[in-house]
Amino acid sequence: MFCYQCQETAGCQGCTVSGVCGKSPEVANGQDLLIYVTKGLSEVTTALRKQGETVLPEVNSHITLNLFTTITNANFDNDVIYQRALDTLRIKDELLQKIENKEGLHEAAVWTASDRNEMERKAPAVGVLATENEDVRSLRELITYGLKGLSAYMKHANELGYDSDDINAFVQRALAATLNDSLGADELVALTLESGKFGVDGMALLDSANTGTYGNPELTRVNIGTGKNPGILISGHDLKDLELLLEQTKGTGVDVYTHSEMLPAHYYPAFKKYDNFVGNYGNAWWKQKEEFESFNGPVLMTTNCIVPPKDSYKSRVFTTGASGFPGCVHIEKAENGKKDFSQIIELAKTCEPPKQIEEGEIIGGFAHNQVLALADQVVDAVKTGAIKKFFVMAGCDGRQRSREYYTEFAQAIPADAVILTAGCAKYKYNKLNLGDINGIPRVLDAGQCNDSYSLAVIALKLKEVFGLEDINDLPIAFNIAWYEQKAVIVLLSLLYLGVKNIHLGPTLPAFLSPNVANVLVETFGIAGIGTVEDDIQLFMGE
Ligand code: FSO
Ligand code: SF4
Repeated sequence: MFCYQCQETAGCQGCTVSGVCGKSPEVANGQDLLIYVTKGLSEVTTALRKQGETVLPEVNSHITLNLFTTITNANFDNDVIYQRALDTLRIKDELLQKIENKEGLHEAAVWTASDRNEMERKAPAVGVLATENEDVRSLRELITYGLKGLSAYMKHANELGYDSDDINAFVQRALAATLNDSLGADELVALTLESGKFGVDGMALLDSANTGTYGNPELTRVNIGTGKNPGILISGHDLKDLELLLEQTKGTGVDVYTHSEMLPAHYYPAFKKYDNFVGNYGNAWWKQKEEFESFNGPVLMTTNCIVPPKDSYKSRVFTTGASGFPGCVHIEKAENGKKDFSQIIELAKTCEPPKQIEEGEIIGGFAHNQVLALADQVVDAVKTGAIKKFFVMAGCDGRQRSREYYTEFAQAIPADAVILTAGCAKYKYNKLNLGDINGIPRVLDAGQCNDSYSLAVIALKLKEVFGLEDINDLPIAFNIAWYEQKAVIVLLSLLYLGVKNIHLGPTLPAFLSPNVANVLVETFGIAGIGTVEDDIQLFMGE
């Protein structure tokens, strides 16, 4: 196996024996094969569009779900992965018949298999290292990982009835382009930036889906203690799954708690009507081994990030959507679009209530609508000098000790600076009680990683209010933490919006070759992180 798609990759180079995430070589090969056949299908659908044909929404959604399935920590179930690959080949073989001119199609578009054995034999030859030139490989992977992140956001939007043919067509065109040996570094760099444009569109679509369905996030105090009833813990990002779970647990005596990236669900008005939606339990994804244990009740993983569960609680872990783990019950969507969570609820009733591990509350809900409602206050604070700087510290949390940098950085920023955050990175500083500036909290949490879109909207609004030409003239610094591929599309989106001098940590991606890293440094001023002291000085000078 060879995988270097996430920040925790072995030795900052690549996982070759097994994944730091727990991915086995067999699953890594299965995912490589799934990506390969998905790229083949995408070349076929792209050719069909050129012929003027329409690609069905089911095919679009099959492609985005395939990509989502291979995101770090999403799905460890090789039976599911190979079945999806086989289904992909069936769809592709059928569509291939309609292609008028098959000459010049890549092998991925014409290759097929009839069973898992054949696919398993093929898999080792189609991974990341199949591209020999390290710069081309780096750009192809950068694009592919961005598209994985974008696909995850598209799937969430799809669940709420929102879709975009333009975005789907781009995802497929770009996937197909990563197979094209005639594209050199310049064309791939251009495609990388175009991915950022569609990243913005995808996040905007999901923002409309979420706010159109559940209302605009608003300032909310979220309880982090526990109640006396048994509970179900829901993690991941899918708000539709949460809605279905809340509907089904209503009046059952079972409480619902969020974990990690599901915390921002509390900020939406639509979920506030559920009395049994009592709070957030624990921290970011990587703490789940301890926190799922002490929670005592069932856990529903709606997306990434699964840490291979310990036997002591594995029977309480359920998956749905793109997520999966062998031996954990997977809840499928029925024909009518509903999911039946009754077995989770019945199990919860037999469990002890969660063990309390913290108490108090955290404040959030500062997505674009809420911040813009406070715009006068924020603008005044900037004009009077009460707020001197904004630090965008969006992104991810992770298990490496080096990430303590972000806690220390948050503590070290001057008292007249405000942190804008989104994603699970916030758990490094959202319980520090950093206070407020004239009533404006010093940590403004917009929501999930995709709500980084809100931070961009806020920055663009401030640019307009202050009559600036360039977003980089604002007193905003970007110190972003990344872990997996959704953070890649967020980064590409920020670059597309013209944001310069983003600092990315705790390490730069292993998949950036020295030359590709140089392009990012020279064109966009991307940099890594240093010591807290040096970085604070650097940022305050910028
Ligand atoms: Fe991932 Fe990062 Fe959103 Fe966290 S981008 S790691 S669990 O912020 O979540 O999906
Ligand atoms: Fe390694 Fe990350 Fe790939 Fe898992 S996803 S195998 S940890 S690089």
